[in-house]
Amino acid sequence: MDEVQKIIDDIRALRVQGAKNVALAALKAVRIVAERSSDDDLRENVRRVVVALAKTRPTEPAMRDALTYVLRHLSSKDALLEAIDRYEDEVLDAEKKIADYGARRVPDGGTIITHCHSTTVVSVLRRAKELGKSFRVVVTETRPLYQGKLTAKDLLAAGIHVTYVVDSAAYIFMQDADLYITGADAITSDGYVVNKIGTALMAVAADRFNVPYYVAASTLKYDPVTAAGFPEIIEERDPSEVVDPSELPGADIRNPAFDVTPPDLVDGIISEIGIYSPQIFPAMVAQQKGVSDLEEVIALFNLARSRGSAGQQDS
Ligand code: RUB
Repeated sequence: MDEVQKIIDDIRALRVQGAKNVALAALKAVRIVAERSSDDDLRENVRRVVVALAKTRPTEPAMRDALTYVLRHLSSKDALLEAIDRYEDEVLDAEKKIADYGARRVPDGGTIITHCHSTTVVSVLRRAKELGKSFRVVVTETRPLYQGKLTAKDLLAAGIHVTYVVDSAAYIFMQDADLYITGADAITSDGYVVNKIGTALMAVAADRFNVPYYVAASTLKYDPVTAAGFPEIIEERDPSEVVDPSELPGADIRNPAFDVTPPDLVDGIISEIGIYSPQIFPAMVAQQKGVSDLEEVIALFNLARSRGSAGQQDS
């Protein structure tokens, strides 16, 4: 199979997962297309792959940010390839800063609870361990696709103590936790946090037991289209990921991939520009990174939502 179509399929099937990895994989696909193109057919080829990528996963502003950035750097093949290098460096640099800031919030000797697989959260916890902190992490398995296993493996490889539990044990384990931390797929203009299904339920439990809830997320997760009135789209995935539908004939099987945690349940967003409450985070992003050209982002957002086979590249 063509390498570019494989990346598109891998993102859609969650063989690549986590918002940052998805954005970087999308850039890799664009890079391959750019390398295969001449200055003459660059625009057309890149636009085609950008649309196919944008359709793969609707709740991914970080990928959308990367793709709008790509569309802004199409003056020549060399300019685009250099721009992609710069963008990748910025993403990695942001992750290092978040790890440094977040590690300071990890309680030495404490218990941390997390959900799903966030590369950003793993970086924070790894950094805290490097700084000599000792702590244990409770990891929920994250049905239906068990991303918690990825988190557990990453943490174990870093020498961090892991307790692995089913999602519905979160209430029990939250009671003894000192910190609840997750990543984010999207943060809206009014401070709502979109992350893996189950995140909000655990935030309610954290609130019940006065456990601080922090979200480790780069500013790329801020979704500018929400400022223009578009609600965040919650991806609904194939019901067969949950159960074989033939086992429950007649049942309405639902598989929303994300849920939305209200800002009053979030103590802070740990980003590369600092740690801020979700209510002021969007303003801080605008102040420090400038206001994005909304029309441009809306155009890509609408393309991603438009009809047509999801994530198929027309040849
Ligand atoms: C992954 C998920 C992660 C965020 C942040 O969902 O919800 O918490 O994407 O990840 P999925 P990161 O498995 O459906 O992609 O911090 O790596 O960007």
